[in-house]
Amino acid sequence: MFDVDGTLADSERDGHRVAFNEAFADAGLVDRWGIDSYGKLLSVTGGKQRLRAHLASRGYGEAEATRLATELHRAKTQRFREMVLDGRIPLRPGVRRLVDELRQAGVRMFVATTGSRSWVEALLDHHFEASTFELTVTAAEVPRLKPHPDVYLEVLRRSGLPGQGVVAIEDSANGLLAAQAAGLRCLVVTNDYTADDHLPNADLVVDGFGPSANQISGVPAPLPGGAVTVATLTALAS
Ligand code: XBP
Ligand code: MG
Repeated sequence: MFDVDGTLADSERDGHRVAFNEAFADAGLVDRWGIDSYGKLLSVTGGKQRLRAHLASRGYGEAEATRLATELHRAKTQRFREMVLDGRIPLRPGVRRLVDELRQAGVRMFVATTGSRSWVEALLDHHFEASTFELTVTAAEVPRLKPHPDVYLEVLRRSGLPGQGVVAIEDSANGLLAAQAAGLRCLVVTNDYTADDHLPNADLVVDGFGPSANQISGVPAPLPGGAVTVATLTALAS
């Protein structure tokens, strides 16, 4: 099962962050999220929740922060969807190869994300053939976002899969916690924003999908040519 933001797609720094800033500007607000400060804000999952936390820290009352966050998030989602449709949100290096290998090997693939369906579907449609992922669960379909396990549990429920033998592929501490709480094995592929995340007991942590990825921690697992492959995931699943 794949996470999307920071895992399948390199979407945060030059994608979501930019769209949030455009939404601030469109609303006539002076707020802007810089590259470093956005990294800290990522500890709050969910764009609307991130906006609400930011507005609360700026002194907005609860009701006003919620109202404004909802309005800004609607505008941000529209902006980000346009970026996706324009092809401005790339996959992470090595993702295309890995997904193609998994398809050829007949491995079932799913998506579990706290992102919003309107852009998630557009992004998957833009980069992958229609039947690549059997089903996609997004923020709208569950009561709680990561680090709660709800999106993962919902994929298990709808697919009928037992958790055993399923590997979650994540990029962050919040994603790892969600996968572990759902009882899944978890491969964490870190990126610039998550390289310093605390990742306790992850089954395997690597710094990229390859080639020339390095193992950071976890169980001994094959990384042929420094790449995450079907063999890597098979070893984690068993
Ligand atoms: C991703 C998120 C999302 C995105 C923004 O977390 O938390 O909020 O940052 O997307 P994960 P939305 O990778 O753990 O799923 O604005 O659509 O929420
Ligand atoms: Mg992620």
